[in-house]
Amino acid sequence: MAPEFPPGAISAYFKPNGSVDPEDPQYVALRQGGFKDWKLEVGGLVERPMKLSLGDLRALPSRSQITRHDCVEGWSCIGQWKGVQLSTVLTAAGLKPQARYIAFFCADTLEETMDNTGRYYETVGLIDAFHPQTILAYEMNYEPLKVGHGAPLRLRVERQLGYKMAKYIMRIEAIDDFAKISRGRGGFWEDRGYEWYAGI
Ligand SMILES: Nc1nc2c(c(=O)[nH]1)N[C@H]1C(S)=C(S)[C@@H](COP(=O)(O)O)O[C@H]1N2
Ligand SMILES: [Mo]
Repeated sequence: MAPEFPPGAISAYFKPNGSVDPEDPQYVALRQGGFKDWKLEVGGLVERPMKLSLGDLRALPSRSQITRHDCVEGWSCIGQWKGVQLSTVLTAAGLKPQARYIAFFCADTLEETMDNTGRYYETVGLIDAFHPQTILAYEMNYEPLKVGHGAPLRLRVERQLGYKMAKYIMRIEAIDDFAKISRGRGGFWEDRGYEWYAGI
C-alpha cells in the first residue's frame, strides 16, 4: 500500500499540471452542462460493455484516501481523493481472459502532432488496476473534482508517478497489448520517452 496521511497533512496548494482546461469541443459541451450528460464508457475485452454516469459511479461503494502525488518533474503534493475502486468497475464489466492491461482515453490533446498522437492516454497492468488504492476519483479535498485536476473523473494509481494518473477520462478499455495505441509505448508521456512502469 502507498502511505496514507491524516487530514492535517493535506497540502494548502495542490499544483494542477499538464492539461488544466481541455478545449476539445465535446468536453467543453459536457463541462458547460455540469457533466450531467457525461458517461464513462467501459469496453474492449470485457463481457459486459457499460456506460456509467457520474450518478452511477457515486452510487457504487467508494474509497477515500489521503496520499502524496509525486510528479516526475520533482514536486509533490498531498491530497484527499474519493472515488470508485477500479476493480469494482472491472469486475462489473467482467474481463475476458485475454485482457492484460487497462487503457484510459482522455478528453485532452496536449500537443498538435502530424500523426494525431497528441491525445492523452495511459495504460496500467492488471496488478495495479486491481490494487485497492487504485480508484476512479470524482472528489478531491472533499469537493467535486475541479476541471484543473481532471473533472469529472481521473485515475489515482498511488504507487506510481503522476503522469500515470489520467485526468479527464472518457473511455476505459481492457486490452491485450498497447502496441497499436498511438505511438505504441503505453501512454502519452511514455510515447515521449518516460518509463511505462512508473513505480515509486
Ligand atoms: N489527461 C491528462 N492526464 C494527466 C495529465 C495531462 O496533461 N492530461 N498530466 C499528468 C501529470 S504529468 C501529472 S503530474 C498529473 C497532474 O495532476 P494534477 O493536475 O491534479 O496535479 O496528471 C497527470 N494526468
Ligand atoms: Mo507529472
